[in-house]
Amino acid sequence: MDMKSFSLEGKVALVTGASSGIGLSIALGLAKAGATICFNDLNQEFVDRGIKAYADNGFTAHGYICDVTDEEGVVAMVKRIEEEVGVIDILVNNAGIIKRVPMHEMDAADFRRVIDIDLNAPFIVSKAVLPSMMKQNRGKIINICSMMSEFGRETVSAYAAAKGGLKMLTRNIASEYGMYNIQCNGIGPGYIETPMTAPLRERQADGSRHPFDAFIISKTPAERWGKPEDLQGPAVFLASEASDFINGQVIYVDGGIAAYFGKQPQ
Ligand code: NAP
Ligand code: GCO
Repeated sequence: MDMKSFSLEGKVALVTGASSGIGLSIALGLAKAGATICFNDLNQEFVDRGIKAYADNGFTAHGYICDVTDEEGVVAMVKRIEEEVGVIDILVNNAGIIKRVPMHEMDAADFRRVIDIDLNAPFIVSKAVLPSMMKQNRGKIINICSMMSEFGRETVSAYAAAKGGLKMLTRNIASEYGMYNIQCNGIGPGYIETPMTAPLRERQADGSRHPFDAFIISKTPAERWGKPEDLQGPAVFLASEASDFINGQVIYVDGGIAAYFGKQPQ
């Protein structure tokens, strides 16, 4: 094996929702491996925030205003990227939201919104990039799944339904497009320190850990929350030729949560 197979030199990557959090970190990892980064966010303020974050790390990224649930807008963004930067070799479907509400209290509109962003949008964006990947007979699609692709928990019914569906969409894209040398895999982050999980880590009035924070520590063999940087290596691997014979898999970057029954009583 030639270690150059891990290089992303000459590749164009689109990472959705990558002006902050996990998307920004994954995109920085892809950039360090040589990829040219394109990303989108919902408005100019967030796109500018992202452009600055990449520049602060020494990279020039291409930012676009696009709501990933808007198919016309996504198609127009992909067309612009292909004209301005080049054909998209690597797609990371990262954009996502969560709403933590007991299911019997959840508005149907909120349930649908989570499904729209976390599941329908990866379909829309993948559909937009597939034709060019098929023409060049190669491509990488990486879907950001979740522990909730495997497990349920209270208050996250919409999110778990979306992320469970995203795992199966990953397997189906792998099945349908493997013949074009297109690999579609998932990354399932464990509990990662980002704005999405900030409410679960807030210190209590007495300075103690949030109960959920302590719970996650007890469910994680690594006894820590993940950092966005923990996801960079797996993302570079799945975006590179080194993983060309891996298809339809979800790699859990979770510090061991999925393997662990939980800390036994001391
Ligand atoms: P985050 O910091 O909230 O990032 C989510 C990003 O998606 C934000 O930049 C957000 O933009 C963008 N976004 C939301 N809706 C969008 C839309 N309709 N169109 C375009 N962009 C949109 O959260 P994160 O923790 O980095 O999560 C990133 C991904 O990882 C999500 O898919 C999440 O489900 C997944 N994940 C997170 C964890 C974790 O523990 N943090 C674990 C497993 C999986 P705005 O900031 O403008 O809203
Ligand atoms: C939650 C958390 C999780 C993480 C992640 C775990 O409320 O349980 O937000 O869903 O974000 O998806 O993999």
